Amino acid sequence: MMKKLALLTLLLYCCSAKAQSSYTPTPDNLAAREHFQDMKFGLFIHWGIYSELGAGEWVMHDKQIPYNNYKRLADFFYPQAFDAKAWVQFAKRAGMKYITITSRHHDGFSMFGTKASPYNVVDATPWHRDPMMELAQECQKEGIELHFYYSLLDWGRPDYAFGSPIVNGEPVNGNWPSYINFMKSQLTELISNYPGVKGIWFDGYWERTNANWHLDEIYGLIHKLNSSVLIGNNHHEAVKPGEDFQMFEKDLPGGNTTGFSGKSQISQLPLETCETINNSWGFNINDRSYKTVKQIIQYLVNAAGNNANFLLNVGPMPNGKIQPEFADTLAVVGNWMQKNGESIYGTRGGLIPPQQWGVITYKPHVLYAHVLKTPRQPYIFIPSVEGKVSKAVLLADGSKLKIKQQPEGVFVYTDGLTLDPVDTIIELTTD
Ligand code: FHN
Repeated sequence: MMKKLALLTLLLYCCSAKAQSSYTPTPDNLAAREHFQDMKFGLFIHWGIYSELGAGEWVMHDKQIPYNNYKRLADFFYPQAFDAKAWVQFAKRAGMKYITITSRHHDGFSMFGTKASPYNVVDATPWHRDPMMELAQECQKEGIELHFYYSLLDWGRPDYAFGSPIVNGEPVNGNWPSYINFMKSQLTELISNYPGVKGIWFDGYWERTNANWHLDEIYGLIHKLNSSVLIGNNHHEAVKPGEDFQMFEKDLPGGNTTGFSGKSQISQLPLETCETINNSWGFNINDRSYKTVKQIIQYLVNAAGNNANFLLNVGPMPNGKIQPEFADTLAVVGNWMQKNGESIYGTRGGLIPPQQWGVITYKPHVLYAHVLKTPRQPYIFIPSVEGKVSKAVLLADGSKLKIKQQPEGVFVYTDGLTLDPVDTIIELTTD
């Protein structure tokens, strides 16, 4: 009997492993990955009924607000100043090419019109509008890509049973098949009903790593509905079969200041790193630790140099507006991108590890050295340059630079140069 059981378990394991590892991205998925990497800079938006309390998206959990009391926030949600056009223009002005927005966060409130639960922005608020639809339509009109953040974790649903022990991959106090089906219905809606959706950004897996999340079914469903939709999962672990990009939270790939990335080796998939513009994801009325223009640009440049996109988060206010402080900072970032975007968009990184002075981005036959800190020597040295360097100039004004090319790499002399405190970009063209 025991032997039979063991055999059955092994068989089941093999079948599920086979189902997962058999994922082969389609040509349109591979093209979508390339395009994703070309875009480089995106806007992350955390917005929900929690925004009303101005204390971040974890407020229900952190302040231990009982679910039934928290739910009342839906009754007061009336973002009279919400304007999808303004958000999309905000992103465009900053030089961003895509938006990733919370369609549902851990509080379980759906910020889209869903038939799978009445606890959603259209049915449960006096506003009765679907901001995800308005945003999707506006993004499509303006050529901005839209990705949906989707929380696997739910603090309120009885079938999820937050806090329940997990036995045999399921919460003993919940109804796991019901919860998995609920998510599948919602994801089907998000991908089928909202025009132009190009990515799903999962989060919350880390809350119960011993659960059977049925990722093979969930990922399979998404790719069946639209094979070019990119799947990423912020599980803080190594990438799993069926995923199309890998994200890092508040750390560049390889960094682990948050403690989230300890188990996530850098994969061969497209990479993305997300960071907050202050210290909060959702609107936090007390958080004034705004990042400077220089910090944001250097984060973006470092991400690109590490071959990753940069997804920068803002938490709009409950009235639907984005704080003016953020708009001011990002307008300056946008001006910088207009001047220097050719050294970021469409480039790849990771050619050489980050150096004391900065990082490299590149395209075929062009290499951009981003000097972010004064070099220790009166030159920078770039190893592994393929081909002969035919031109070495400052991107800012085209002025020629002195170089020496050796078989082991190129020396670019920086003595006598007035360095830009944000980023001095050196463009090397090769044959
Ligand atoms: O708990 C969430 C948090 O609220 C936020 O959404 C971030 C974004 O990366 N992710 C989670 C923590 O890993």
